Formats: sequence, structure tokens, C-alpha cells
Amino acid sequence: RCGWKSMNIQKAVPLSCSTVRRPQGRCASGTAATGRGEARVKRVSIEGNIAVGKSTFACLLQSACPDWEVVAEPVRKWQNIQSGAPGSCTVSNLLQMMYSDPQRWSYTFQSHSCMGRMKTQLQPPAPRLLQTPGGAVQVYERSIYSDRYIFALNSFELGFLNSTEWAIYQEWHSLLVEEFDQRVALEGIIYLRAPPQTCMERLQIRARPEEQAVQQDYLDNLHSQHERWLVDKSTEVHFEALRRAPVLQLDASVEFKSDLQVQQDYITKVKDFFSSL
Ligand code: UDP
Ligand code: D5M
Ligand code: MG
Repeated sequence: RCGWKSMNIQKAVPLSCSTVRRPQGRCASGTAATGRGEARVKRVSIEGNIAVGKSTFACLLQSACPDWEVVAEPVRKWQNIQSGAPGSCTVSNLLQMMYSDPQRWSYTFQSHSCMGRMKTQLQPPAPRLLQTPGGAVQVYERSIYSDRYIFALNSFELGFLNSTEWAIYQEWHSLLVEEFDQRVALEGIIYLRAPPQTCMERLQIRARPEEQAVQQDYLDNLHSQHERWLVDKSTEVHFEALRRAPVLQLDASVEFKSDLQVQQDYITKVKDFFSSL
């Protein structure tokens, strides 16, 4: 398994009230106002089913492109909810709670995960990245959009979110996306695509304790949600910029983790994709 630190993956640093952030705006072409002239920032998310290989692929990307900022999903934070008090300690494992009792905890999980992703997507690139020729690149493992159009939608369809929770979720999600607008927009999406059976095999190899309860059906449902959103485009998406975001599909059913040839091919495809944005 890839160690984030050793692979130089940037961890999303949650903003605190005392964090000083540069005001940042982006024009339609994805340009970030840096305070020192204009620099281009391209933001892309890696999407795909549970255990398809997103984190593995993120590690490969970060190694191949050290000038890019690749942000991993904060699974450890979900497993260790902090008390928030000074000298903070772990009070619970929200990932475990969501899988053990989805009706009770799905809304809590969705609000927590979306808030975290929102903070991540609002982070400006590190100043050193703004010097990168061609502009800064930020790559996220999933996004505020997969939170809504994959997981929250799926949770609603499965009855884990009731209609009241779903309505409230959509209201604040739309409000935040519309208010932050260009600051949370994605220029493109990388879709790691594989049959849900392959994801199940990888999930079992990874053997995360919280995911022991995950059944093939659940991965089948999530696969269909990805296909509807990113391939068939039949999911009702409420944001014009997201509807227009190009999607790069990569076949994750092949064992890319151990195949250097495939890795090189995929990295080239991703670089070409970024150049086209
Ligand atoms: N994996 C694999 N072959 C691949 C890609 C991934 O065996 O080509 C394994 C990986 O080592 C891990 C599991 O599949 O044990 C899930 O991968 P990852 O955590 O990257 O998936 P994610 O949930 O982030 O999509
Ligand atoms: O995703 C990490 C784990 O977190 C996996 O069990 C899926 C779960 N996850 C991630 N985001 C969500 C949302 N929004 N709702 C419900 N469950 C979620 P992995 O794909 O393994 O990297
Ligand atoms: Mg992952």
C-alpha cells in the first residue's frame, strides 16, 4: 500500500477560523487571482467506485507529476472524529457508524464529508505551484459533486436518507456551490471505470474493517450512479459548469498497479487531458 507521506501526497489541511486565506477568485477560463498577476489553475477530480483504485492512481500521479497537488480522501478523519476541544481526542468512527446504521448516520456522514471536500476544493494552490509552467494543477480524490450525485443520491434511493434529509441536503449543497461558484468548479473529471466485481475483489484485498459489511449490491448501485452521471449523462445535474466538464475515462479493470506500461500510458493520457483543458 502506498504511504501518502512517502509518496508526497498533500493532505488537505482543514481551515480554522484563524487561518489567513488569500481572497481568491477564478474567471471562466479557470484563472486564479493570485495577488501577483494572474496564474492559471486547473482542478480535476478522480472519480470511481469504492476500491476501484483511486488512491493507488493518485499516488502514481503524484510520483509522476511532483509539481501537481494531489489531495487524498480524508478517510482517516472520518474514522477519527475529533472532539473539537483543545487537546482534541477521537470521539467516534463515523465511517463505521455509517456502515453499521446507515439510516441513522448517512445524513451526518454526508454533511461531514461534503464540508471537508468543500474546504479542500476552496484551498488555493501552494504558492510554489503558481510558478509551474502551464499553470498550477490540483487533483482531488473525489469531490463535492460525487458526494451529491453518487453517494447522497444513492443513499436517498436506498432509503438511507429520507425525503426531508435529501431536500435539506440539496438545498445547502446548491447554495454553497452557487455562492462559491468558480472557486469550487472543476475543469475536468478523471473516471476510473471497472466492473463492480473487480471493485469487490479489491475491496476484499484491502480489507478495511468498516467495509466488511459492504455487499456486491451496494457496489453495483454505486457503479450505476457513476455510469449515469459520467457516461450516459442521465443524472440530473444542477450546475452548468459541471455539466460541461470533460470526462477522461480510464479502464481500471486492468491491473495498473503492477503494470508500468499501463501506468505510463495512463499518465500520458492524463497529461494530454490536462493540456486540453
Ligand atoms: N489495487 C490492485 N490493483 C490495481 C489497483 C488497486 O490490486 O490495479 C488494490 C489496491 O492495492 C488496494 C485496493 O485495490 O488494496 C483498493 O485500491 P485503492 O485503495 O487505491 O482504491 P480506492 O478506494 O481509493 O478507489
Ligand atoms: O472511499 C473511502 C470510503 O468512504 C469508502 O468506504 C466509501 C466511503 N465514502 C466516501 N465518500 C462517501 C460519501 N459521500 N458517502 C458515503 N460513503 C462515502 P474509497 O472509494 O475507498 O476511497
Ligand atoms: Mg481511496
